[in-house]
Amino acid sequence: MTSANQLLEVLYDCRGMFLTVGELLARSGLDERRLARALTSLRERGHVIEETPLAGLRLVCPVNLDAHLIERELRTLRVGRNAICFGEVTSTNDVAFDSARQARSDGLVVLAELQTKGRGRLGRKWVSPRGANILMSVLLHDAKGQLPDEALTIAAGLAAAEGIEQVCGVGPELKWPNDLAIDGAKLAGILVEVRGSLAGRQNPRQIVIGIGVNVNAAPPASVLGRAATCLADQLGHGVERIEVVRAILRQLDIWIAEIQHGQLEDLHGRWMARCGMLNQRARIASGGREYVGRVLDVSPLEGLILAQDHGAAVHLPAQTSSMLE
Ligand code: BT5
Repeated sequence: MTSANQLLEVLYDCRGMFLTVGELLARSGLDERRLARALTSLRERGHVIEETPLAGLRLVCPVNLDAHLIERELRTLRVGRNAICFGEVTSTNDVAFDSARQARSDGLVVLAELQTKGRGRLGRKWVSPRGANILMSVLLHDAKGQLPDEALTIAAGLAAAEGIEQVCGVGPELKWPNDLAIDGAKLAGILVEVRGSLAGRQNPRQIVIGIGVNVNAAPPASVLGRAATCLADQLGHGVERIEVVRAILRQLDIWIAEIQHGQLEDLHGRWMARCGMLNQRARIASGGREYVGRVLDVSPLEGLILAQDHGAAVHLPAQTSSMLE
């Protein structure tokens, strides 16, 4: 491990608290010269380290996104063994797809402090101020077609809700197909995109799961045209993004392994337990048509099953469907 990462771990584990130079030397195992270099390197990486002559040094919270802090001891099978953090990108989904030809890119996580062209589904925008929230994408190679995108959309929403609950104690509601909400206000959104094909040797199937979570700031309703919320508003204090990212990645890793092994019952049950839509009336736009009826179920492979007011039950796929408010 580099000296900078050794020091970062010590500072992060005591974040918010001051440590004297003596304590830092003892805890990090560095000598004074390496400590000074490590401090410079961390500051160049964007970390804000406050220093006072009497109290010593401390890492200022919330902490800048940092690949080492995300990867360390994550202990996942597939997701997040490698992470990259950017200051600014167009969309983390684009960067994830662009990284697909790199070695060991399966499970790669791309994060950014700001997206200049963050996107939602069906041509919509994802808006998020710099440095406040989670904007991340997970790249998966799926040459054998073991990961249906319908199931991944459900799994990503569930993983985000579970990760948020583990860290913050707040349990968001899941709204099909891809929203997390608290008291009707949107907290997070999921965008699963697929490129390549199963038949294409030149261009094998790759999937990117994009996850946007409002952690410390929610865009105002005047910008979005609908209510949004963030975790900090729910809790009344700022939230450390890195902890939420790690918890979401761990849960996502579990659900992806289940999907890969064709085990969808647990995913289905856990998702439905967080969704208040069962037996509710819904109006849904899907593939250029509008459907009205009662929600019978959400299938991880076939989408939402709606008992129409007029006509037979229909299966509506997540990729092309939207709830009409
Ligand atoms: C989504 O689309 O909810 C998927 C959002 C995925 C965003 C992530 S961020 C990382 C990755 N990189 C990307 O470029 N995207 C992914 P949809 O269901 O279409 O919802 C979009 C709608 O949500 C917009 O039309 C707005 O009304 C609203 N919206 C936009 N930004 C929001 C925010 N920060 N919080 C709440 N609502 C928002």
